[in-house]
Amino acid sequence: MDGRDWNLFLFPYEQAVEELKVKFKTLRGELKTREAYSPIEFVTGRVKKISSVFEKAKRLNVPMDRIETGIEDIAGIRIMCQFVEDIQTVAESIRKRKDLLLVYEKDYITNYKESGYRSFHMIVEYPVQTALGLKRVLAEIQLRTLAMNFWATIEHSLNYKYKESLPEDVRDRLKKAAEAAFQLDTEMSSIRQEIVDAQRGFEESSNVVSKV
Ligand code: 0O2
Repeated sequence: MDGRDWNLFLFPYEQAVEELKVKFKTLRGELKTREAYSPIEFVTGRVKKISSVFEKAKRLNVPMDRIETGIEDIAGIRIMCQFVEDIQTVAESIRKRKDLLLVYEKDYITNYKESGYRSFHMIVEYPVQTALGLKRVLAEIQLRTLAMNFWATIEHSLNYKYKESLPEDVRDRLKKAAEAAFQLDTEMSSIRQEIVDAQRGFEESSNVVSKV
């Protein structure tokens, strides 16, 4: 321990997560109203628990005084999309934003992980206004489809249950399930236009009803 007040340390990360959640949720609402379709289905966010930050710092050999730059996902935002194609649409809009700076990207969709994990990660620098002035914090934005999120949520809880040492057969079945989830995404993509048109029709008719 280096004498830091770790609760105070997490404050700007909490603020970054709250602000980014509001911004992406608002964007979703605005797109639904303007274009009757949003590539963002829903948004979640969390700040890593300080015990998990320490565990990760230990695992990655990051010294305590380098945590702010060495651990990139203390602030985490997750954006769920309906279709794989929507992920690049959202990623492109994030690249163009003026309120954050893209640091780098990790494409775990093309280069999926050994576990079967798929998602598109963007590490960004986000400025927050604190009582002591402007502070730039790193945040990780994970973009995934609903199917990828379904798989990752189940796999995460199984890993938690088995404390990171999943039995071989469970691991294999999870890999197969990841493939099946991706097949589902591919299948959904092939009928995307029909689904999008149907949703537009539904949104437009409910907009008309709500204006009456
Ligand atoms: P939590 O509870 O989600 O916050 P690392 O992969 O951790 O050694 P790196 O480079 O920081 O190192 O991480 P990476 O690969 O960019 O991704 C870290 C986060 O991605 C994880 O956060 C998960 O949210 C997600 N992730 C990465 N790989 C997997 C996986 O195989 N399964 C699942 N379910 N999620 C994964 P944390 O810190 O694990 O936890």
